[in-house]
Amino acid sequence: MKSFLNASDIGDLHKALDEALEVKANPFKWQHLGRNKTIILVFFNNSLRTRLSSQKAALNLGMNPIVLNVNGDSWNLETQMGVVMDGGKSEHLREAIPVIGSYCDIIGVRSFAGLTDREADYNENILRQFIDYSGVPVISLESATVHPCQAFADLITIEEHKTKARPKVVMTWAPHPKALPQAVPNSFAQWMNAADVDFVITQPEGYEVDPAFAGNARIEYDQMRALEGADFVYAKNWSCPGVSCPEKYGRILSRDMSWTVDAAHMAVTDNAFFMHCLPVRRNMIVSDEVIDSPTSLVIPEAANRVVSAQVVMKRMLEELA
Ligand code: AN0
Ligand code: CP
Repeated sequence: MKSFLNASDIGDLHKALDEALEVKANPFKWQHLGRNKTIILVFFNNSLRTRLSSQKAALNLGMNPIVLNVNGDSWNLETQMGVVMDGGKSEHLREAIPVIGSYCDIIGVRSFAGLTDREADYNENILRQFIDYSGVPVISLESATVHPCQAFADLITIEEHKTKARPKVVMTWAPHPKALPQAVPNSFAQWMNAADVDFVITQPEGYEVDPAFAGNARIEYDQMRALEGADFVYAKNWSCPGVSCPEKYGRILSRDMSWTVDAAHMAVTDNAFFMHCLPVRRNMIVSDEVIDSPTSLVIPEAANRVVSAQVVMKRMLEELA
C-alpha cells in the first residue's frame, strides 16, 4: 500500500476486518515490524484522536512516531506552486516534503479542505504533493476529501456491534455553527458502499454528497423516514459539497435544529446504536440524552481508531520489510 486514502487501498474488506480484530486482540504481536522504523505525523490542523491514536498505533508496532505541527512548530509552508513567496510563508512544500520523507519510513498527513476552491480540494492538492514528492508511503489522517482511518474504525465498530447480517446504516446530516469539511461523510459513504450494509444518506437539499463517494446509497430527504428501522445512526455535519450548487461550495446552507439527533429521532429506529466520529457539539449534532445513552458508541468508535491505524501501518511496514 503506497498510500491510504480510499477503501480500495485496503483491498478485501472481510480480510481487513479479520486483521483488525486480530490486531485488537494482540496489539503488541507485530512489534518487530516497526523496529528502527519512523513515522512522521504532519498536522496542518487540530486533532485529538488522530494525533493520539496514530502515535499509539505506531508505538504498538514498535515504531518511533514523530509529530510535526506545521502551523505551530515548523516554518509556515507555502502549498501553491508558482507563487512569489514574498508573504508570511517561509518554506515551500516542494522542499519540505522530501526533507520530511528523508527522515522517516511512513508519513501521515492531516490537511483539511480549504472549502473555498472545490477543484483544489477535490484534487487533494496537498496530500498529492506528499504522495508525489516524499518517496515514502503516505496515510491520509483526514485530508481535503477523505478520512479513511476514521471510516475504517467506523466499519470495525459496526462489525463488532451488528446483530443482523446486513444492518441498516443511516448517515444523517446535523447542524453545526461552523462550515465543516466533507471528508468524514465522503469516506463513511465510500466505506459503507464497499461493506455489506443497507446504506441510507439523509440530508437537507443542497447537501448532496459527491456521487463519487455516495455511490449507490439510497438518498432520503425526509430525515425521520430515513431513520425508520435503522440499526446504526451515524450523525455528522458537513458543509455544501457543491454538487447541485457549485457556487455554494463549502458554505452553511441550513441551521435547522430539527435535524439534531434526539430521543424522538432514535425512537423510530430499531433500537439503533448512535455513532459520531468526534469531536461533537452536544445539543447541536446530538442531544445529551442520546450521546449519554447506553446505545451510544462514540467512545468505542474512537478507541477503534488505534486499531484501524495499526492495520494500515502494519501493512505498510510488511511491504517495507
Ligand atoms: C472536523 C471535520 O468535520 O472534518 C474533524 C472531524 C474528525 N471537525 C471539526 O473541525 C469540528
Ligand atoms: N475523529 C477525529 O479524527 O478526531 P480528531 O480531529 O480529534 O483527530
